[in-house]
Amino acid sequence: MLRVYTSDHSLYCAKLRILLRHKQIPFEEVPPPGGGGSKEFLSIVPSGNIPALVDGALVLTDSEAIAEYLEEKHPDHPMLPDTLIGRALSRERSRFSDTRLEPALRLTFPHVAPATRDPQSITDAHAMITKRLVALGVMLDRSPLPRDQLWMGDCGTIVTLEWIALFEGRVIPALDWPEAVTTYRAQMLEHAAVAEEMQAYRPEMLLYMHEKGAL
Ligand SMILES: N[C@@H](CCC(=O)N[C@@H](CS)C(=O)NCC(=O)O)C(=O)O
Repeated sequence: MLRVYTSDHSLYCAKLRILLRHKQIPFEEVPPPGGGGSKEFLSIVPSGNIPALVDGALVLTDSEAIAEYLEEKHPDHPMLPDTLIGRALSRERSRFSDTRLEPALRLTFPHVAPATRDPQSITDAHAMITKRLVALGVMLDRSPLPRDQLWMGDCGTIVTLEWIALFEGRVIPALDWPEAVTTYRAQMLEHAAVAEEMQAYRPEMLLYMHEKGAL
């Protein structure tokens, strides 16, 4: 059986679990032995990256590399469209989420706890998140990708949007959500794999906020 090393509130682990759920691939989930940066974990997963997949002799990191591998290995319940342009657009959505939207959210991470929050950093993060949400809205409006199917590019995007929504009013000020993004969020949450993952994952998100004193 596939083994996946995960940590409790990791956004990228939730992203991967959505794909595993949608594809109905059995997997065992284990915490990194000795902790994330431990010698023991690094001896198995040299990059120390979480999530990490172990499939027989293969050790693979980066949620997107893992997703592409699983898509090829388990073509049932495909998560890439059957057209060249569709696949390119799904991959663009993944990369936008991993390299633009999530890094904007990540700017807030050192400032989640109110006790150590720097107001200017929050203002900057809010501006960057807003910029990324506006761009996502335009991209969604232009995208021909149907929403009644879950694509690889949706997995990280929806988890990141759920974190942004949780932070709104608690870590960052209110956001002006583009209508296209609000609609997309609602549509993604209707997919069974997303709904089931969010039901399991949201308590971890809330626990993180409690531990930071942000709820
Ligand atoms: N691009 C990576 C990012 C994953 C990531 O940032 N993982 C964090 C946990 S959410 C991590 O591994 N932190 C420990 C480290 O970087 O050593 C992916 O898609 O897997």
